[in-house]
Amino acid sequence: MSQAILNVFTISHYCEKARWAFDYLGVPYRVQVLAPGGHLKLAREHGLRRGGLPFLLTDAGPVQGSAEVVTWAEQAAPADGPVLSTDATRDTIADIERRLDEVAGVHSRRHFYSEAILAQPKAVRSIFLREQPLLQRLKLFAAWGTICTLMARGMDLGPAQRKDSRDILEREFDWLDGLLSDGRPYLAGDQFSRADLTAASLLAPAVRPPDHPLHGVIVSPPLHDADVARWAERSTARWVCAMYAQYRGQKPAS
Ligand SMILES: N[C@@H](CCC(=O)N[C@@H](CS)C(=O)NCC(=O)O)C(=O)O
Repeated sequence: MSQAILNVFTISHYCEKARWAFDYLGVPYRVQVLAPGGHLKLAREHGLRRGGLPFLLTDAGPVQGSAEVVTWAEQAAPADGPVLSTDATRDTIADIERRLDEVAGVHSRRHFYSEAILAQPKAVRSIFLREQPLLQRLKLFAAWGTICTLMARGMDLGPAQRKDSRDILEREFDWLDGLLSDGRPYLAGDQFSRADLTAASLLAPAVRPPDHPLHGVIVSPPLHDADVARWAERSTARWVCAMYAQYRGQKPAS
């Protein structure tokens, strides 16, 4: 079988979730960094109706969505290597992961972009420009204003939406602080699992763990910065940093 190709946006925390799973499980793969717009074209070429990243290209066809990609990686992982779920914890993990995918992931992204796309679009652009060939970079420069408009519409960005997402994130921090309050090291079961990996990667924009591959690359705008500083006191934020330090380590950003 040829190596699976994982299509990503460098900045995307859902893509970081998928990359972390591949790296942790020791499954060989190739990363392909896409530009906005290019991702829709490639998705269509492979018969996908939506462009959402991450999507994986395999010999058996495309696999789209971070949860589906992690499941594919689990199935492809060496039998004697690390695991990200067990039969005993699978259902609990699935419930936690679904909530994180649908709530924390969506709102940590809207909380960041609601300010960043409006206040510092060039800083966001510089992350999308990374690893792009010259022609693609020129296209991105030319289309950036339109891309920002589409992002603002697609993710429903704005100052009121930023506050709304901040409040929702507060509630998700409360939920996770509650789970961790009994002193458990992991969200489900007695070993690191995809529930932990999902929580840490999808909350990373709101925590900025020092061991994140993009730490220091993504610049927080001021209101975002203040929220991140306030949340840093939470047990969940400290736990996210610990998960990154222990299970991710510094990986070169692409
Ligand atoms: N629930 C999906 C969310 C994926 C998602 O929203 N991806 C964003 C990047 S963070 C994306 O590709 N947006 C562009 C698009 O949907 O066309 C997952 O877990 O993969």
